[in-house]
Amino acid sequence: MTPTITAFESSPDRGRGLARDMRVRWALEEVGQPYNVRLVSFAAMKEPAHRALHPFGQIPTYEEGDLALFESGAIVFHIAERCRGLLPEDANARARAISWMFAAVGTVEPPIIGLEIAKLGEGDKPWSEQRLPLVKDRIRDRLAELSSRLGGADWLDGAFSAGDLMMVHVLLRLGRSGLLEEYTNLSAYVARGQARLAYKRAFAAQLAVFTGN
Ligand code: GTB
Repeated sequence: MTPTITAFESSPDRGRGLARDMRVRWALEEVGQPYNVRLVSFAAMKEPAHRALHPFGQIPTYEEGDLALFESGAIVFHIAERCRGLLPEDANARARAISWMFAAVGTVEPPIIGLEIAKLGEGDKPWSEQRLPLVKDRIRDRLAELSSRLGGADWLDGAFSAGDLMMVHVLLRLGRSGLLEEYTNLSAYVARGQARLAYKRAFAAQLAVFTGN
């Protein structure tokens, strides 16, 4: 059965692939699973019909038969469990890849979102300028640790996995902050993720929503 995911009808990132449907698209492309996309407006996201799928009125969601899922990490995990290619066969390696998925959303993403909140949500506050260096240093701490663990490897733990997929997309949210570029191996790691054909297909698909092609 072809799953249906939801994405922004009009993404605030203007097709830069930063919204979280990108992770789900990428995972589906990696495993070669065709999918449908239902585009939703900000208003529609808050309507009961969408909230029945997503309690917080957000994207992405995932529907497959009578299964409805929300949370990008849970959706990517579901795809990775059902289809070969995103999680190792070996049980211990699989468990470690899942740890990296959680690390991406639970440990690395929160300080990155903190920077977006500091810039977009608190930028007009008198204390905003003073707080910004602290927020950036919190990210640097995490990036330094991640950089140290990755070292000279291509991926976080052996072959590319759903853990890398989630981590690369989280790191992409650093956008034009310049922080990622302070860590050469992490920049190369993200570039490796973006060079994957599945990433390119997913990126092109979400960009087409913005450009109307
Ligand atoms: N934890 C959830 C998950 O991982 O799925 C978070 C889902 C979430 O934050 N969804 C956002 C959303 O629906 C879109 S991705 N927001 C609408 C709302 O809450 O009303 C977050 C996002 C939005 C915009 C950009 N951007 O413009 O660069 C990047 C990421």
